[in-house]
Amino acid sequence: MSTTAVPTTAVPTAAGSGSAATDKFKGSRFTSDTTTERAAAIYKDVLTKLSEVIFEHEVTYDEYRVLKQWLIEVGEGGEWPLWLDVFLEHFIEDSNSRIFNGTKGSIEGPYYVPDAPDLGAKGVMPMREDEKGTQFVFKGQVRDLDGTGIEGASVELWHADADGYYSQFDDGLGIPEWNLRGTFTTDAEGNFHITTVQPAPYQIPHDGPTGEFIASYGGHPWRPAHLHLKVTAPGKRLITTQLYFQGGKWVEDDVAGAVKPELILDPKPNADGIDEVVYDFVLDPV
Ligand code: MBD
Ligand code: FE
Repeated sequence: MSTTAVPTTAVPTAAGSGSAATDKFKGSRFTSDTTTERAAAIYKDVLTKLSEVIFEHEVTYDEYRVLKQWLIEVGEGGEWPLWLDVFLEHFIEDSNSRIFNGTKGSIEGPYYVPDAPDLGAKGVMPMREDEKGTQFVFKGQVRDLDGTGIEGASVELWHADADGYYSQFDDGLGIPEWNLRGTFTTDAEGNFHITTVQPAPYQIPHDGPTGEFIASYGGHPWRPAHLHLKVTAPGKRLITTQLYFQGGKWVEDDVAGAVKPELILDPKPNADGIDEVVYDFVLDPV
């Protein structure tokens, strides 16, 4: 008897890429200078608002026990970075960025790694010889609020491959360490020029408790195709942001709620027939 191979599309699993994000995060210790007064005010407000939801919906004991069980599983499965960055981070980002005038930010997500290879002002992202995806040129200028180009600004870019995997969070697939991660430095006029491949829409790992959560309310686990960026320069505010693609699937319905209209690219073929887009970054002072 013969068996027929069923073609599958590789998707990152929660058990693999979700918990890898926990391991990376645990490597750093974060602190905050929150006063006890502020901590007391936030804690009281959180519980008050939670109690309002409980009374309004008459949350049952069965629901309470399911919640408790689910919270334990999120922790044990290492999915807190995933769940928090998908469902909560966009509120934090929105609240913190309201007072600034430069380029809009968006969430960092769970898959950033500092110190990606230095590639100068113009370069090709680290990628495999047979990297899947359409080649794409992403270029622009980093400026201050007055419109002056900033020399030596840093533009860090990281994104998923065509199968939706991020290097270093690849569930043991053996993707090279810095694949599709690079640090660019603007030239004398503030310009950068990056060649990479266009990422595909991204399905967040959903075979664990985060996936159960999404299924419980009848949702979907998709994010639109996106580029992640951190842009900064001496004396300027660091922007963490993401860029999306005009007309792309899920741009209007991102599970992570992280799309803003100012962050949508519309690449067009250049003279060489390669998709290209210009996007300029404006940095607030610190
Ligand atoms: C991602 O790639 C991402 O950007 C976010 C916000 C959550 C999960 C995976
Ligand atoms: Fe992402």
